[in-house]
Amino acid sequence: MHHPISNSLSRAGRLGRRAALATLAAALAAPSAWAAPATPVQGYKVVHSYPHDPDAFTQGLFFHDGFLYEGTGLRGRSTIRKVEIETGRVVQAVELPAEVFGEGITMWGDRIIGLTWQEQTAFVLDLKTFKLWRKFNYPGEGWGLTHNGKELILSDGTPELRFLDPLTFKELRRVRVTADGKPVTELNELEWVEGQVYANIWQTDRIARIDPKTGRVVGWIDLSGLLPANQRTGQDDVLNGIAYDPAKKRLFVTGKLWPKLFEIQLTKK
Ligand SMILES: [Ca+2]
Repeated sequence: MHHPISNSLSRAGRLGRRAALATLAAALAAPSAWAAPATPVQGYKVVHSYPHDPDAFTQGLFFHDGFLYEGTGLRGRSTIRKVEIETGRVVQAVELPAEVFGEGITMWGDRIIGLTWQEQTAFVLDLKTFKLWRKFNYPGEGWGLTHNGKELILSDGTPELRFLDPLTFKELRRVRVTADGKPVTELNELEWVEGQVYANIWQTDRIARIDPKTGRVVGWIDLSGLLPANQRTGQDDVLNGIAYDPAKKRLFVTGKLWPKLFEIQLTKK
């Protein structure tokens, strides 16, 4: 990594002390010449650990009124379900058509909106009865879904986040997600947390904290070791699923086919 201080000091050895001071002064006077610090990384502490259906291929997760709502994937196994946090018990569920691959879900008013991976179809269900209210179409793939109180936010595995009108489902704008100036791909399950978009990066133990205005990743959360390797069953069982309870500031995470769901607190690394 470029390091202007050490460059200045080594040059200083050759040029003498006065020149060194001048070089440093010039560098300090021109902050734009300094390399930006790398994106900070946070760790985690497990607050609670709860059972999670190990057959749930988690693709979407949100918290509402004391329960978690979860969308699961795989063709023939895709569901949207309401889950009791403490026990992991499924208290209500609906199966999606066998030919679709369920993806991210979010809540809008008294509806649940659920994406599908490649079918370009979203299902809009009644939050209470889980009855299908309508469907809508969108171009491209659907991965993660959340909302910021005004717009739905959709990921599709590319560095772009789409912002959709929550009533007409029309695309309003997009933002390109970057970290240290480079595009971030594989943005998966999403959650709106205190003004930022949290995104699982597919096939990693990382969550990106994204500034929704600029798309810049302002921090990483490193969840390495959260589910020990001996409790993982294969390649597919990656971290996926973030839910936030804004009233109690609780952050829940799980993964595809994970036997556990965790409430975590973020820590300094
Ligand atoms: Ca979520």
